[in-house]
Amino acid sequence: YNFNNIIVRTPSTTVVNGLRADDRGNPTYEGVKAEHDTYIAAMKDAGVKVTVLPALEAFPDSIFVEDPALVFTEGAILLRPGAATRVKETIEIEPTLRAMFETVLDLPGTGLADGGDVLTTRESVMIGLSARTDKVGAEALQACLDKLGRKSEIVATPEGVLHFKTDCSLLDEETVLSTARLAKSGVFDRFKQVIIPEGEEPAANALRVNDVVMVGSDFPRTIEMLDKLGYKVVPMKTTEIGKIDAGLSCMSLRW
Ligand code: CIR
Repeated sequence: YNFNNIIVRTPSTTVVNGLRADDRGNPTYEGVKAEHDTYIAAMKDAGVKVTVLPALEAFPDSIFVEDPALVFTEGAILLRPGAATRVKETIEIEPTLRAMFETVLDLPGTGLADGGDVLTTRESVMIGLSARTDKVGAEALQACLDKLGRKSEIVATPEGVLHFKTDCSLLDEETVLSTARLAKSGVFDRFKQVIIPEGEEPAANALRVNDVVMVGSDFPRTIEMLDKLGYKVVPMKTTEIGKIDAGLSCMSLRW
């Protein structure tokens, strides 16, 4: 969770048509843009250098740069997103990654993998199977991670949950913030676990960056809980991006 750099992408006006499982109405472009601007400012406050890529009108979900690639200080991996409308986002981000990283690997084969399904911890990179990441894609990703010298493991995502990281985030090297439904599967048994209060499940996609934990401001019980545990919490508005199933990790690639 110590990062020096992030990449973000400006939302396109088409972001209002972003993919979602349940329709609770479109987000507004202005609302998404404001949340994105706040995110960039909070990242700078947290001490990271922010590279801002231009909006892509042809790709409504392209603001969520976490999904088409995976980055580490050792190198980057170009993924193959599991949603048909998002596959070509990889081509769009490739030149930037080639310019910034010496090593850029392509996911071999035809399997699918979204960055939202990947939780990087100190000991291993956890890859969650989901409707977006299949077994072939997860295994291909393991081969790439091997090349970068990273241990990895394939785990399950609860039924009906978009991404593995929709339901969890890293609070520090030993501690995971998780929904009860994901923790129940036992994937985090080797970690200390902080469980999201019932009814605030989308708060699980929090983001630890250097000294702070960014948490959606719509989740007061989670904020209070983390605050009491001693974390330096930065509440951030995620109401509009929440309407298209996104949270805080989705909006950046971090290393
Ligand atoms: C999608 O369904 O692909 C977008 N509307 C939301 C992506 C969220 N990304 C993430 O959790 N990493």
